[in-house]
Amino acid sequence: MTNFKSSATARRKNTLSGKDMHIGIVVSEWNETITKALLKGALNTLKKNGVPEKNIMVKTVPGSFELPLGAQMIEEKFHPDAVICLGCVIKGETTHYDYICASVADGIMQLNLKYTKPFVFAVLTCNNNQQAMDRAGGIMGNKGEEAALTAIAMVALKRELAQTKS
Ligand code: DLZ
Repeated sequence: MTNFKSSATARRKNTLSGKDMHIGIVVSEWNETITKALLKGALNTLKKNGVPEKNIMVKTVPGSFELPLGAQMIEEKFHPDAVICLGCVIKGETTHYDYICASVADGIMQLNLKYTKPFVFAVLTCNNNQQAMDRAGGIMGNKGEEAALTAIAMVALKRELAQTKS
């Protein structure tokens, strides 16, 4: 079930074609049940929106903290049009959660600006496992699906602007 909070995202659904796009996906192995569900959602949505399977590259990293470096490695080796970063951080008893969330969000944002390319932040930052399940195919939808639509939309925007005279 998809529960889009953003009407813009809902409008974009099935309106853009990803048929000539190359998309990298980097996925964290921590909280694997959740990240596998996010990956499934992202892959289904990319395919549904025309991205050929052969144009999708998936690599895993040990934890969310490694997502920015994994994404940069994919970028430097394969130069895809966008990289989707999938992870799930669940709050524990210490402040480790805060450090991971802040580092990953900042690392991924830096990649966007360094390469002028979409590196999509699809890392669930949850208080507990239920919140994560709700967002990985549960009552709050699947954030992997939304990430795939964001990637396609941002690649399309970049291409549109490249063709626009300033
Ligand atoms: C160490 C750690 C902890 C406590 N929790 C999570 C988590 O909830 N989600 C996640 O993706 N990764 C976690 N990690 C692993 C770190 O992301 C990282 O892999 C290690 O600190 C090694 O750099």
